Amino acid sequence: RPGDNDETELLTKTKPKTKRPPLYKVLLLNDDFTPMEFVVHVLERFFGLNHAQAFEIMLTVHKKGLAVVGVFSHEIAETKVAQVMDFARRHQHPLQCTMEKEE
Ligand code: TYC
Repeated sequence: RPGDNDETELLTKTKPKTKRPPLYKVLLLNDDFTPMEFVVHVLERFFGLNHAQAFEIMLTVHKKGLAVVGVFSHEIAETKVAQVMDFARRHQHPLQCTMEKEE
């Protein structure tokens, strides 16, 4: 580089380590009992999806067994999972929601 002397070139070059925190996928799991409308309501209420988006994801879970409903920081993902699990329990539905570290 212009203006640099040879001494500068001998210094160890360290990679600037800007390690951002890992993200977590929040997954919704299918079951045979939770009503479809309840799942749609959960997706609207806790994940801010509009009705069409919520219905689409609900159908994906119903057909494929599970789907990613969002990707969040660890703390936000934990909160979403807890909110969904608590809401399902209070309504006596077996709906399951989990989180998984994103690769
Ligand atoms: N399989 C459920 C039914 O037929 C609907 C359902 C969809 C349940 C998504 C859970 O995460 C779920 N009533």
